[in-house]
Amino acid sequence: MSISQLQGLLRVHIHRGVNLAIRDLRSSDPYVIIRMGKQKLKTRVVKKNLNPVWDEDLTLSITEPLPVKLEVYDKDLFSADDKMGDAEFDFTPFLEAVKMQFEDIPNNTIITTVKPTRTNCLAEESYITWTDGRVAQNMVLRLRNVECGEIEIMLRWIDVPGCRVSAEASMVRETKKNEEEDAGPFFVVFGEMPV
Ligand SMILES: [Ca+2]
Repeated sequence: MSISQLQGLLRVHIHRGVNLAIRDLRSSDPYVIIRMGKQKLKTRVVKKNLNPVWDEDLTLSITEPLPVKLEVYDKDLFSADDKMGDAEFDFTPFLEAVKMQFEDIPNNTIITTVKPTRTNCLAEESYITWTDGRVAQNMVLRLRNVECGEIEIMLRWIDVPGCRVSAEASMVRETKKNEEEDAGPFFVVFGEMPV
């Protein structure tokens, strides 16, 4: 991968699983794998827990916004790990928000709302917010191909200096500055947009 193709890093915080499927006698030993293109990352195993808290950051290098696939497995010592469902998510709306390069907007402003549909894996509405000086997106993913289970994650973006999103963003910032002079503070204009 050349540096010119790299747009930045997507930090996927794997928060926790809720009501995951039983794959051992009474419980499971779950861990999460995420894949995008050729990249594959995984969390540690939480033993005997159907509501595991991982709180782990998995970081993907982003060259293009491909869908991210997420799989949950039950760790087994003497046989192949059992599947506990899968999901996928699209971070295009998140990346669009990152490219807007907000500044000086109130903490926890909602930038975009992504609704659950028949084709995405969202269990509830997902909010792209400006939180603690950065764009963040919380998602509750309903696992497919399994009887039950949800995974809660949060997306954050990490700029890599000189990479494409940074370059585009600085152009957006210049445009925004010009608009601000004409149209008042940007966040006021934005805050009145329907979500
Ligand atoms: Ca097991």
